[in-house]
Amino acid sequence: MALAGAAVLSEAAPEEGELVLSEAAPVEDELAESPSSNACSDNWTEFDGRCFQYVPKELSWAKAEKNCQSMGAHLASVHSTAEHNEIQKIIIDASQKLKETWIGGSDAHEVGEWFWSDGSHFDYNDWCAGEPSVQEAQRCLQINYTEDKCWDNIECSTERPSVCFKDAEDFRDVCVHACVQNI
Ligand SMILES: [Ca+2]
Repeated sequence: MALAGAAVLSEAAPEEGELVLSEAAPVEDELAESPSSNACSDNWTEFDGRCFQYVPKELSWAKAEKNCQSMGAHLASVHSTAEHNEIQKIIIDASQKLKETWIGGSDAHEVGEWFWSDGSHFDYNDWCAGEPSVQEAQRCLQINYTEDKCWDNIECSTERPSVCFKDAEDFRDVCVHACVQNI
């Protein structure tokens, strides 16, 4: 990074009054400040190319999903045990607890037909024994239920903290300068 900055400066070799140097300097500053090991931006944690954020504010499932969407994200979908473990770690790191928390699962369209709000395949689950309950009223998926910290379906109007996610590459599209190290 320092070399690149030096090259810009030496190549510029501007005559007095030229604007190249003064334009180059802020870019160099931005690079120095950008995170080096996280493909996500601040407040998001990267795992396997995906960026997760714990939202402590307790919201209904729909409001939690809309809150994620306002950040270009969705409630988290989960596709492996490793990913599930990482989400629980993010919750503990942020809140020092493992409270019941919304992720993006719902069978709101048809009882028993579970899907993720991001449209990905529902190919992994960690339902507690006896869950999901076959009840018209319980259409949304919370994690960290009971001592087993497994999955449960409950009423979507229940207010819970939540976990949002977006793909790391979505950050690359929007932060041309600040995330240039990750391109
Ligand atoms: Ca249930």
